[in-house]
Amino acid sequence: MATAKEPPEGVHYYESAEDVPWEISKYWHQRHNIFSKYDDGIWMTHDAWFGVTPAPVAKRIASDIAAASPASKTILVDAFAGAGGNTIAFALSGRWKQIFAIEKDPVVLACAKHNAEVYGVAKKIFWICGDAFTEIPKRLKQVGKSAVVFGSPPWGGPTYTDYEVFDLTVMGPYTLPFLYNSFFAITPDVVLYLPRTSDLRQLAKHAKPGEKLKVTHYCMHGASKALCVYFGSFAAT
Ligand code: MGP
Repeated sequence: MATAKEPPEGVHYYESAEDVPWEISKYWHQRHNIFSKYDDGIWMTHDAWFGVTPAPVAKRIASDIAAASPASKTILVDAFAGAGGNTIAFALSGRWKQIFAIEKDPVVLACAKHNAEVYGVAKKIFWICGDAFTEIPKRLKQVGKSAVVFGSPPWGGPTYTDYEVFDLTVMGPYTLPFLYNSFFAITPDVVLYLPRTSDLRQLAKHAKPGEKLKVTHYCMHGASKALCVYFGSFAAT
């Protein structure tokens, strides 16, 4: 059952398979795995379907980050909130004093806010419409030491699967070195959600001498959906 609120232009709520564009249909068929409350009127834009984190994966990431973060970390920044899959899971975890969700596309941000309302957590989140690389230094420089930055960036579309090993130095529009350097200027405690085929040697280059970075594959039905790399105080020596 769709909610009564009128979605903005560019937002779709598909109730039946005939209405779904073919390139999205594989994701739409997984809709209840992606959002358990899809039938309550979840909003998506066309492109948001390709990058949204499925709820069971988002929940596990949120609980792993919550468990591994030192108590001094009270702020969670979701740098690329998209339609809200991860942000909602962070809010539902109840671990964070403050959650900042940044998204540069206002229509996608409207989806994230609306979807967080569906899950009853919208008011627990501070929503920012803007570019993460401008907004994080502007608003969070002072509180960086209390913050964990989570980033689920665009990977350049679904064609990431064309490569056996995915080159993170050409990932578009933001490369791994660019993401690493930008977020590390604020806090070393950064978690990135990346293709399951990511080149691990490129990730390892960002480890400090003697440090071991943690990489976790997040699976559904026995197969990896994606991996997270954990930097900073999440790393082991
Ligand atoms: P997928 O490989 O496009 O499809 O995405 P599918 O059907 O979910 O997986 P498959 O194993 O059955 O083929 C796999 C997962 O990667 C999705 O669930 C998303 O969480 C994530 N993902 C995919 N893309 C293209 C992106 C992206 O550009 N950015 C981010 N952050 N995540 C993505």
